[in-house]
Amino acid sequence: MKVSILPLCLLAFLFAFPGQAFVVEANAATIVVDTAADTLTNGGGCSLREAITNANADAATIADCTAGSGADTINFDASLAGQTITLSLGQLVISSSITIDATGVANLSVSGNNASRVFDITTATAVVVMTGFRITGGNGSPGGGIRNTGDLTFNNMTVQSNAGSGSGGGVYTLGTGNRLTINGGFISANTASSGGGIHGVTSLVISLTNVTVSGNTASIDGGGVFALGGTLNIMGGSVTSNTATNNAGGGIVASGTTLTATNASITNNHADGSQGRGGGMYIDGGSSTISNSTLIP
Ligand SMILES: [Ca+2]
Repeated sequence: MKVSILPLCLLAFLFAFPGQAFVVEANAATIVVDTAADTLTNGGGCSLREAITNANADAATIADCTAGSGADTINFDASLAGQTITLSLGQLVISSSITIDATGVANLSVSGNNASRVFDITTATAVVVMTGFRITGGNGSPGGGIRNTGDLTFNNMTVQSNAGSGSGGGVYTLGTGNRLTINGGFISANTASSGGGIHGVTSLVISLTNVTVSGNTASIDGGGVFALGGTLNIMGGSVTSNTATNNAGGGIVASGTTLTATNASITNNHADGSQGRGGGMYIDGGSSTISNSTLIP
């Protein structure tokens, strides 16, 4: 009997790399934004909106920017240091895994111009990392600065002076599993009805490590952070000078949440009005473990 060796080779390959034999890994692209203008047309350089468009599409939809390919990284030209990308075409929609990294480009801001949310991460499977810039002037509900349906990590980000009429003035995050990880940086001076700085909903994990959550305001509850269900881990950092103007939890509301706070400073928060309770923290069900922390309403 004559046996062809080719099928045997293929079989051996499939055993060696089960499930991967026919997967071609896309090589992620690096796309460099070189203009602060908010455009979505060819000509005039690569805008942040155009870079995100190409990254989402894994294509060169806008020829000004490098084509996207897989989990892309967006960087910024050094000339954008100190500049503000002011959105004029509405929020920036992220529907794929993207890293936006402004390392080395100091004091870069992206502003919703008090007219739109700044970022909307719309895909549960999207892994998004943002590093080293400021999200400001966002206006949306839920989520004034950013609404996150994906797996979002902030590194040394500033989320400042965003607003929403509903939940999550700075950040609104939802979903299951690890949804919001914040390392360093500031969540400051954002306003909403619930969760002035951050609002997280249901079975997700929010981890704040060495983050300053300060000067945020909720017109109802959760001035700094409102966690509804899920897990809230606060490691180091501070939650300070946040206000719930007419209900509970000036600093933090944890409602049915597994809360841990370690080496954290939770000070000078206020829950005001006739319904005011829980200046520093308002804990409603769930479980809480607070260690080596300063908790002063
Ligand atoms: Ca992509």
